[in-house]
Amino acid sequence: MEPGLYTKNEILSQPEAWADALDQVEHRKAPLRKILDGDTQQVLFTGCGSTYYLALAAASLFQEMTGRIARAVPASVLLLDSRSVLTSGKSMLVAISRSGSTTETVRAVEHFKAHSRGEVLAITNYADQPLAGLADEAVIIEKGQEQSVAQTRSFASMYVASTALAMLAAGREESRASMYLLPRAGEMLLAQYHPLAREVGRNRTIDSFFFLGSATRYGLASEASLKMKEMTLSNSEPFHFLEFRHGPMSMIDDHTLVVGLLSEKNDRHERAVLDEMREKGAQTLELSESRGEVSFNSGIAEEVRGVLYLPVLQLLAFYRSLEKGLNPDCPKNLAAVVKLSF
Ligand code: F1P
Repeated sequence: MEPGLYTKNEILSQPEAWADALDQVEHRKAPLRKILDGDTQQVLFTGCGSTYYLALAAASLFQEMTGRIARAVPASVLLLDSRSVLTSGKSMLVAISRSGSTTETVRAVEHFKAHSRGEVLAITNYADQPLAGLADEAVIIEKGQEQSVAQTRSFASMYVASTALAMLAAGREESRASMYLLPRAGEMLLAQYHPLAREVGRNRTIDSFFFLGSATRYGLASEASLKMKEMTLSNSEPFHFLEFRHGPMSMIDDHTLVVGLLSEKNDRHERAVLDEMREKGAQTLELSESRGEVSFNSGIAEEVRGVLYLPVLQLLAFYRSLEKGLNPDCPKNLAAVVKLSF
């Protein structure tokens, strides 16, 4: 079979999964609002690999929107070092997993519930796996299911769901309603920038990648970096935008691509970093609402359009994988789900 057939279809069809995510939150908004309104000291987000990076992105946005303490921890830390995470009071746990069967995530939820630490909300793509059954509430996005090992459509669908949940928790119903413009914006983005992603993906003068993003965009930058590792076996690292100057920039040369997930509110400060890196010889790629090589031109508010950073970066990794003669559908050394015998 043609290498990457599954991955390409999953990337290009993801706007449908975004719409499904929005519908699932809408359909269950009453019980979801109830669990989100719980009086807890903190809201914990957890997952593994891609879904830990999703937890980072989701926790940052949730706290920004609600003013409540929210943090992300890998499921293995919540399970094995829970005293470094839990407080004396109640927490709410948002457990994120494409498969719903990753051992660390399932065991961390079981441990959290066994010690009555609070309620659990699951975001997943499979209803018939352990996680959905363990949770007090679940957002299940079946259109996000995928054959490929590296998450693309699934990740984006669960990130859209987590964004909609943050808006629900913050009572920002207009913002949540505006998210229904995202699938169309995503279709246009994929059509307009598919050639650019292919061109950059095929550029063999690049041999290392840095993805820069701050706040919710740091989790997205981390996911984009993981895609580059999983699909293309390339050196790749994420950093908070201005952190890059504090040492890591020593690594750049003219074989480096620095990808900026630019925000609107801090565009000036972030763009200055990219300008400096270009002066030092790096190649750069700017993604932003209106002033980048990749411009969304979505007209959608910054706090609800984070998913728009993903499609072009997923395609970038996809085309680099093929250029290197790899098969993005089945990355080296990886399985779709990590099962452990604890
Ligand atoms: C978590 C995960 C993925 C990773 C790989 C192995 O899966 O670590 O993030 O990319 O596919 O599994 P899940 O808990 O989200 O199903």
